[in-house]
Amino acid sequence: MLRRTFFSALLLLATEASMQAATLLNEIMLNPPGTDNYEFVEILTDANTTITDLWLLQIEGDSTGAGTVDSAINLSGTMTGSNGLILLTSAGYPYTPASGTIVVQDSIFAGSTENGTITFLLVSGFTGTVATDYDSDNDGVFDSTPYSLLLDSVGWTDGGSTDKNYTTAVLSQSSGTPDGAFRIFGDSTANSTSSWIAGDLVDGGTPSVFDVPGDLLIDETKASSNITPGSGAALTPGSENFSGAAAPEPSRILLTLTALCATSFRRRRRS
Ligand SMILES: [Ca+2]
Ligand SMILES: [Ca+2]
Ligand SMILES: [Ca+2]
Ligand SMILES: [Ca+2]
Repeated sequence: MLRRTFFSALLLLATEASMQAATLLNEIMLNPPGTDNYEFVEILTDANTTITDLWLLQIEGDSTGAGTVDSAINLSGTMTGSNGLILLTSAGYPYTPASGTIVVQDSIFAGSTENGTITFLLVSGFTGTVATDYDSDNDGVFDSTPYSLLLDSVGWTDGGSTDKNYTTAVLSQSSGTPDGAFRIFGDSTANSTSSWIAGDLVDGGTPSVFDVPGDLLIDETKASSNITPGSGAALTPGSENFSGAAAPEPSRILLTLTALCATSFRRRRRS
């Protein structure tokens, strides 16, 4: 009986794992080589579903402007495809998304995502307004929080001494400010620095021109310390993230399995 319950739980976990349980920021590119025409943010959520109450916020981090909502994109009503990926970028994008990816075009990604200190928030219940500063005393904490639920967040700083981030997931790299960053494949931890790899992009092909896909390669000499040297890590707009760049954190399913095994063991010892 115990064994049957245990394996039923395993089956349930496997079923749940095959579905995306969370809605997460998955990949970001703000500062490509050349003109910033086709910046992008990738979101990973449930496959084949209609999004309800989901907002992507870009929060200013520079100096006294820190805490200002630079942009707010309402994704409610978006229908996802078979892979649960949403690629937000600008019209005329040079990427080739996977067939299961939904592309949302917004002119914000034609050069308006900032290359300095920035935080991205994925939230529900957004009640704020764009261009409003929610951190008037610039202490890195919102005076009033313009949303009801934080689903995920990530950000970085360009080193300004009074700059602020509004996330626990602040990324850094060996030199410079990230051009882009991606969530480690299979890691579904929200608001977590170690779930991301950040870096500058290699300006291959024509210098100072954004060549796709060549310029999507991460420059390992200007990257976060968790990158695996020689891995060939690259951004993958509209497709599953690069795998093999770093060992994923212990996933939620492994932790749950460990807990279940421990519970099963304890019950068996008692009976
Ligand atoms: Ca930019
Ligand atoms: Ca402020
Ligand atoms: Ca180039
Ligand atoms: Ca990707």
